[in-house]
Amino acid sequence: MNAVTAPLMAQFSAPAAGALDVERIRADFPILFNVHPHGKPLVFLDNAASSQMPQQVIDRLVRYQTHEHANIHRGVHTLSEIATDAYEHARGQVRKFLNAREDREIIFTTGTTEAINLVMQGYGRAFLGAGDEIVITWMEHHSNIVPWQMLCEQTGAILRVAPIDDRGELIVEAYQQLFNERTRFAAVTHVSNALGTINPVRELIAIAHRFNVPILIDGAQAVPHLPVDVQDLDCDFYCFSGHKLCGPTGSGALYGKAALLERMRPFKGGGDMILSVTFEKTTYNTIPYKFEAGTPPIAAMIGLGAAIEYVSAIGLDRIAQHEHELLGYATEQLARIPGVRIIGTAPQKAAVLSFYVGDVHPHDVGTLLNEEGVAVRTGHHCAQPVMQRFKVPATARASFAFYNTFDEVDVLAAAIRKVQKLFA
Ligand code: 7TS
Repeated sequence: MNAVTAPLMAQFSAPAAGALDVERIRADFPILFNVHPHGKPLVFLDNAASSQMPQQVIDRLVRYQTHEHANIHRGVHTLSEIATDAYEHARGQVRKFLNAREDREIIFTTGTTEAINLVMQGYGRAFLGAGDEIVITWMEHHSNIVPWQMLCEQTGAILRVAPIDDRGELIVEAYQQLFNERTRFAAVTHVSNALGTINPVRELIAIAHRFNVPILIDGAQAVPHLPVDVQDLDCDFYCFSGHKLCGPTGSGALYGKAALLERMRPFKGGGDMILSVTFEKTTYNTIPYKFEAGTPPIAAMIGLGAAIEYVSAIGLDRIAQHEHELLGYATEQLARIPGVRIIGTAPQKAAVLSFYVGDVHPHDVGTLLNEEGVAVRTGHHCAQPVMQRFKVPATARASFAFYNTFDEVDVLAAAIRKVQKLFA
């Protein structure tokens, strides 16, 4: 155990009985039983990269493809109407999930990366210029860094990066000091994918607004683990990926305040995003369609709606509680193993445990854990500045979902001990 993990351990001396019936929930996820890496039961702890899909979502996709598929917003024929209704129903499900005011504030995107690029192009390129400043933080995923760097290259804007401390917490005072009369945009992750830190986004949003700065929250690692209410947060933009929320790849959404979306430029040009086209002048469609050029991944968005229905029926509060207990137990178990260093020890964390096992390279840790059936991600997690901040080339990362169990944490801990023995 090191000093920084001690307070966490005190909180989690025994695993409390979760309110979730995890065994029943697990039965919904066929992949958890269909795959046996190296002949072992699968212990899937790579949920931050992508989570698994329950049968209910798989069934919804099958029903769509077997009974409902046609292109949307285009035909008067029955199938096109059914598909359009299903797609727009999914938009309503996302609106309700985020508690946005109106369906038109929800833009379907292929995920978080596309949503951030949409805002960079649609807002950033329209309204930022040379010398304007953008505030981000040191703990962002590359997809909330690189688009802003590209915008700076294109416009002459300047990127300002708020520091994090040794526990992986944002230094809010330093973040606030970056804001000034030149600040024109801010973008912050809700939950760090490499550290697990939950940012105090309500406070960060309020700071940005004191300077009249619109702010985007990257919710990729938040929506699978915490209830989110965009009206309550008062953020200007919020985005997430469906595939981290038990939904299909290629699904996701951007929430934006209607007044901002209306002022923004379209992201991509093409079909469906126009009202009329002549060679002299094209007028764009109303929001959200202005931002949804071309045929979208219709099935994926309908699957996302089903995934939202699934996790909402379980309840994000109960999910958060179970994962909180799981993370606490895992932190305690790993901190007991001499030589294990946990990277990211903020008091407020969600579902992510990044660690280092003595001198063993994380890639070797990941490979050997896989031999025990344990799937973790190793590498820089698309957050290289975080690795630089903690002076490590990479970490091994266990990331949890509501279908993970305390027994699986024990398998992880035993597998890590085995790695250590092998390298002793
Ligand atoms: N933002 C955060 C905080 C993320 O964790 C990720 C993906 C993204 C944005 C990008 O999401 P995408 O769906 O558009 O790719 N994070 C990870 C991860 O931690 N391991 O694999 C992908």
